[in-house]
Amino acid sequence: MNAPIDPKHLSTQDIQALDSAHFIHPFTDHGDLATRGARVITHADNIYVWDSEGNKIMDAMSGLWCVNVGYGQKALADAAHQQMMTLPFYNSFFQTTNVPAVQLAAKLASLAPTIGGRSFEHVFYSSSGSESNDSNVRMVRRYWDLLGQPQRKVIIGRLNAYHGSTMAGASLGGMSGMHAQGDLPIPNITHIGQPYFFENALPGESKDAFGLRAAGWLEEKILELGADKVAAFIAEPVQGAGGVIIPPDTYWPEIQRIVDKYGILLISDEVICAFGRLGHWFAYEKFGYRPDLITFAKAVTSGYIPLGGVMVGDRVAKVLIEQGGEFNHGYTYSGHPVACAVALANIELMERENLPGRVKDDIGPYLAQRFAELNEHPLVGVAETCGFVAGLVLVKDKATGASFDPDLGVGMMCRAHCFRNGLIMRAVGDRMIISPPLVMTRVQIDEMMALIHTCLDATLAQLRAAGQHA
Ligand code: PXG
Repeated sequence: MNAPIDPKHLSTQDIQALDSAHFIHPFTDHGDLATRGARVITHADNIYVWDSEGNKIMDAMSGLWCVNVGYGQKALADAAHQQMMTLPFYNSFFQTTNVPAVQLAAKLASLAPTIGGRSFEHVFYSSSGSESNDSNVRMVRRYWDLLGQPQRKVIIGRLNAYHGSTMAGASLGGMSGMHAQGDLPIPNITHIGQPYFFENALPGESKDAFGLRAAGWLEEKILELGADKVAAFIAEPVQGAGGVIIPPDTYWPEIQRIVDKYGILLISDEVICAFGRLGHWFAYEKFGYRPDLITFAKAVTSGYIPLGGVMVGDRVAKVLIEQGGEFNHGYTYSGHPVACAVALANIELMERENLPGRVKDDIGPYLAQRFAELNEHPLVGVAETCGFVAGLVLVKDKATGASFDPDLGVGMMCRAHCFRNGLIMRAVGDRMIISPPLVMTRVQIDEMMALIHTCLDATLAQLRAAGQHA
């Protein structure tokens, strides 16, 4: 057996060499990675992470949209330790259950508000957002089969949406790069356009008018397919990985009208937007729509341990439970006791610190106010927030909104300046986005805004030196 690797005795170069030799990373060009070496993150506390070279970096992305309570929360570690010593695992397949899974299901049901008579009393567990969306496809198809409408198979998603990376997750999502690999999407999944005002509005079109028009693409698609063929519509409340695309106020009410009119199921993929991110436990509450299924993952445990699932609304649960018999679907780790115990500790902490309320009434509005100042910056086309996510678009010409040549990689250029200055900000094309931990203070927001200004200035200086900006 090999000796265990003690990171204290390995140099950054040693770790990078082992990394290159053995670790296939998600969404990574390994030829490119080998030339520069991966950044090695060694530890973290509160809203900061440290790399193996001793650099302290403010993590304005909460890991990957998930560490909502910040790093170093002992209550979550204690919950995991205690549960591991009590019952580290048992399955929930063969008419067995475990205490944390039951308690968490009841807790989640109590946190999901009833809107328009639709309530959420049931939870199906997985270990990730991708798996949860696969479960959604299985549940939606089973639902319509049980109702004697097996021809209702098509699920409509949106271009540039992200719903995960399994075959079904990547198919439901609308990322062209993912569809280009592996014969995706799988059959009976199709897409409509995204409600991205900055890019897709017509000249002179108001935000409200654009929101209605973008929602109307759903009705057009339903009519094109035939309403009796459509099973469900899936969407993120605010598109995350697509670049923090915040829909106009008119969008969601019109989507609700359309799904109601044609009787199709609505799946709210809240893998990013739930658990306080938009100032509510679940994001549908913010926008006032009524989903039938809600995908969750990430911040249910603040990313401390993998857990995902689906909140199953009564309309679907009733049919599956009362008419369905055995549902031939599930995962080894459905209802994992340790993951559920950590989720319970995480939710308790969020309740104690009132994190959703903080985002709604305190740090969310403060971030909105500070982030809006970026609209004055010569590189910024528009800067917007929603709860505790924010995005801005880098433009070549502020007056016309003209974009840069994509080959210039201006977003990546800006991201490099962020890392160099001790800030993690994500680039999606030329959109720069953040999703900071919900424990961030106003002072830390000020610190982050100062860093963002510095990085935008550095990017602008580099572009000007290259003759790419006036
Ligand atoms: N739905 C949504 C809305 C997501 O954001 C998933 C499903 C899939 O979850 P899992 O746990 O299977 O990864 C996600 C995940 C990015 C990025 O680059 C975003 C995600 C994952 C990886 C990268 O912003 N979101």
